[in-house]
Amino acid sequence: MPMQMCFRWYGEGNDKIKLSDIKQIPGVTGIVWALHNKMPGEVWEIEEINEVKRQLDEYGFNMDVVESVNVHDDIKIGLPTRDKYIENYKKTIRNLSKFGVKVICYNFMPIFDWTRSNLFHPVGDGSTALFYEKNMIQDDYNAMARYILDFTEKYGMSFPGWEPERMARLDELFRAYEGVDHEKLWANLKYFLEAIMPTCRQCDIKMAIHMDDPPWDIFGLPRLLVDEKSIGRFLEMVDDEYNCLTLCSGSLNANPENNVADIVRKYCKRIAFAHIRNVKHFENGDFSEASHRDCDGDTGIIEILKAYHDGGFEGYIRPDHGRHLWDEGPGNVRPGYGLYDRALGIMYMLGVWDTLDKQKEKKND
Ligand code: CS2
Ligand code: MN
Repeated sequence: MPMQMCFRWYGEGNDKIKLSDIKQIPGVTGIVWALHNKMPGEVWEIEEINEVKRQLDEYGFNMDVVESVNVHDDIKIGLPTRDKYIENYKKTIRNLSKFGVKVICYNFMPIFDWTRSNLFHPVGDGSTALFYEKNMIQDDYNAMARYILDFTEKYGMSFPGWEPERMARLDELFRAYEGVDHEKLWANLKYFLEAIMPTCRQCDIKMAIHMDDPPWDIFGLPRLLVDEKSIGRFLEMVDDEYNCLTLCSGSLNANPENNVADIVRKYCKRIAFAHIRNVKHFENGDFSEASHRDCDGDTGIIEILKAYHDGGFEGYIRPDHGRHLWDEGPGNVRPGYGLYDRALGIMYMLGVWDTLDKQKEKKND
């Protein structure tokens, strides 16, 4: 079985991109989906999942990968109430298994998901991309959150992990995380995973943790999945074939010290889901996201794909953030999740992959 190409879609009425458009991108077999109206901790009900299945079936897409079932803050903080939310999580896993879901992508970042200072930064060719200005993300978490929320309010969209209900209680959340240092957070992650692993095994669903984005502490909040060493620690901590990775090339390579291809070679067997994103670094520590073409960024896309190919990768893969092209701009596109650049990214990835396949065939002749 070869690797399986997917495309992330935010759902009917929540994404301007149509499934019929995605259908025209070569090679895409699955939709990476979620119930984006669910708060962390809520159970995903059968009827709700079934509705998405119905939509995807119409186009022959599978629903094998969910991104994300978000983890409730009480689990990350380690409050006594976590057990209730873990039970809900297990229930969701069981419900998802009835639809053949194989992989759940999630993250264990305190409070914020991916963080950027500019959602539409000019790339220089007329397109725009997500941008991280180091100086802007220092102490004032309220200002950063305001920037993101002003955007989502203005354009009537919400981002996963940036639920307005949670963001409205930001100071309270920061207080709740006081005392949750790296070691405490590791312990809480272990507790969570050990509690759900038996359910994952029964249901044949892999948990695939997403790398922290960016891969360093922000606003004094600890982040765990940041480099090769921490990934090793994570996999050993719960050494179970259902405890896997969503290896996000762009998240890791936001730190230029991280050689993503090496990390793929080392942990390929435990990567259930690959995110391919290219990042361009600036000397002052800022970075911009870039097209998937190898030479447009510094992440080493070709070497990474080669590492997956050499490792016999048969998991799920998708283009991660792309630029916003042509008529895409604020108001008509989800930042990072336009149609065109991700479609171009897929063709690039498949071009590299098919070439590697052909080379291998020749060698085996
Ligand atoms: C995604 C992440 O858009 C992105 O950067 O790769 O937001 C990812 O969906 C979550 O961290 C997974 O929980
Ligand atoms: Mn990613």
